[in-house]
Amino acid sequence: MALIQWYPGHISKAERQLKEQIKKVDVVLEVRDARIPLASHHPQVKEWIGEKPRILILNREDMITDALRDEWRTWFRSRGEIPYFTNAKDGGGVKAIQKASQSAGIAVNERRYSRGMLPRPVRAVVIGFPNVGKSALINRLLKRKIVASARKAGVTRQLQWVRISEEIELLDAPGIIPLKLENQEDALKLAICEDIGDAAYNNQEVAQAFVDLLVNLGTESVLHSRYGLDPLDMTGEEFILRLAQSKYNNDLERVARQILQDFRKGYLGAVSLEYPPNN
Ligand SMILES: Nc1nc2c(ncn2[C@@H]2O[C@H](COP(=O)(O)OP(=O)(O)OP(=O)(O)O)[C@@H](O)[C@H]2O)c(=O)[nH]1
Ligand SMILES: [Mg+2]
Repeated sequence: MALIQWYPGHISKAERQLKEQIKKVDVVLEVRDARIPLASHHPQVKEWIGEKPRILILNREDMITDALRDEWRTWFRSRGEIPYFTNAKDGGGVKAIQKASQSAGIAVNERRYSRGMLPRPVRAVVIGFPNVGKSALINRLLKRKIVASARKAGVTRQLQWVRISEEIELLDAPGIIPLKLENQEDALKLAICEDIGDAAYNNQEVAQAFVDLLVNLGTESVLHSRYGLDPLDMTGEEFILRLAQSKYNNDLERVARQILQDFRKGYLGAVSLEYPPNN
């Protein structure tokens, strides 16, 4: 498979600005994709935020099963982290984020007060990979559509402050990804979830690898149910070829796009690409 790399100019610029802005915020909301909580983690986040409070958000909770959500919760807790699960599309779990941000702000204002300063709204920045739902989450917190949010990586191109209430100000930032995607298995998952731009990969290769991945994870029955073809005893390449022959007029590209779109739109059901490691 061809190397998957994606680092458009607007991200490089945003990363520089974000590092500056983070110094001015009180709390960081780190949003990850619940289907790939590990692959959608940016390795430099810790270094950027230092000692500031961080709220870990696993968004797209509707795209994984409730059982898996509980497993992730247990796994993260065993590592001393509390994940907040949200559905930024319909607002599920968003109240808890608002509360958690506000409590972080109370501490800030207590400090200001003790130094004789006036209170101010808590400043929070929303960071994460592209397309994980950062802007959708902000719109949900605001209860109206104020920042652009759409089904594509790289929608937010500039940093933008918005005031949520008297208590909270939020900074929407473009999705940030590492300059180099060192781990190509993670890069593949990002491509499947559309958390990187489609200029970075070949649809057919990614769709084949997606089929192989589901077979490896033991969840390939979702493909069997939707397309009437069991991928269990064949490679992803064969699966796409056979499907193209039987239903898509030999159009491999169309099959590849169809499979990826069906997954991304949730038509395959709640399908995760990652499970908590058992250590
Ligand atoms: N099913 C589902 N869809 C979601 C959820 N959150 C966001 N979306 C959808 O995912 C798409 C991407 O959301 P955005 O808010 O634009 O993502 P972003 O992280 O701001 O993306 P960039 O600005 O490109 O970095 C939109 O079509 C949202 O409606 C969720 O929890 N569940
Ligand atoms: Mg955005």
